[in-house]
Amino acid sequence: MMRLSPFFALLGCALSAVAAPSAPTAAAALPTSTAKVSGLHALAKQAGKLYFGTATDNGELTNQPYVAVLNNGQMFGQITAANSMKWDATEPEQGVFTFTQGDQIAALAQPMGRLLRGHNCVWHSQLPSWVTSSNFNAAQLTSVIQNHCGTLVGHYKGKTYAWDVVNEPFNDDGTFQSNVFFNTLGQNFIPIALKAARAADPNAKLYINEFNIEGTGAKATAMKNLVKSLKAQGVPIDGVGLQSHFIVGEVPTTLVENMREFTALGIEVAITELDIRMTLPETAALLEQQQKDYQTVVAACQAVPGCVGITLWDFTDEFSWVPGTFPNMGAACPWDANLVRKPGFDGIVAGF
Ligand code: 9MR
Repeated sequence: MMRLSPFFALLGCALSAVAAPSAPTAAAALPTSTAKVSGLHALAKQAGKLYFGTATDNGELTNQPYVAVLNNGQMFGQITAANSMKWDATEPEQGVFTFTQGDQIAALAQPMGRLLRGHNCVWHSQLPSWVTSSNFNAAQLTSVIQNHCGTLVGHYKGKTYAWDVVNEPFNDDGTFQSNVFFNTLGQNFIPIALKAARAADPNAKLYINEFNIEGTGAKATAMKNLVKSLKAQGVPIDGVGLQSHFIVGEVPTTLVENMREFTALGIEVAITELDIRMTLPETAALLEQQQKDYQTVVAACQAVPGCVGITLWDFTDEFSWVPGTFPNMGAACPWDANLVRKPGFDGIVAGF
């Protein structure tokens, strides 16, 4: 092959440098955020809330541009571990506790004085098989729950603002989920876990966290009845987490009414896992609706004094759980996969 003289080689580079990136991608044509603010947590604090935060995961922490946004304390004043404090991560074998990954997430909160939400003690998912397949009787499973919640919450004693002690106990119709905990102990697994958590860290707020209870309906009613019954029995319960995994254009219309009904029971609420997914591909119209939807959710929390804060279930489409679970859906976060702020970011700003 003929060698180009240095001049032609340089010219070739220059031409390809001009030609290649100038081909517009679909994403580049979509609208982005125009808001100029120091950060969402700063705005939340000004608005009287405790925090604006995000979930994050260990595997993401090697991505430097991502970490630069994550570590902006004006942007995120609260952190949740998306996976590394769950049962399979913390007690993979009975009595063998591993906190290395969870500690890495907790360490993101500590030096900056950011709040940590613990997620979670008791959930039927991401549960190691020794819990489900040992045929524990009621007394044995009680002690398994007490040991798990007590050790986990105790390990982070003094470091967590709140714990999702019980995660997703209900079916959408308001009946209890059939799982090893309910099937062995009935509803009692909930007070068992809450009491163990309270004993392990008396200052952590104890939450039950659930999805599809953000608007009024059978599942939200079941949760309200559970809170009433726990309070009547003197079981510690401080809050209900409204996960808030929404779909663009389908945010419930009863967010405020529902949150008021929860807080009237003498507990706080928090939006614990916010994202708003759409059917792909992203379009300008969908992003505009998503902006409105983010604004609606934040404004609803803003309208209810007992809604203490808002957590995104990660902030960038790069690390969203949505595409892995819902085929053809995604683009749920306020930052796109290149860490460019979307109109949804402006919606959050407007909501405060
Ligand atoms: O974000 C989490 C994802 O990485 C895991 O694969 C998934 C497994 O169930 O759990 C995701 O987080 C869930 C959270 O713990 C509870 N509410 C629903 C969240 C999204 O599935």
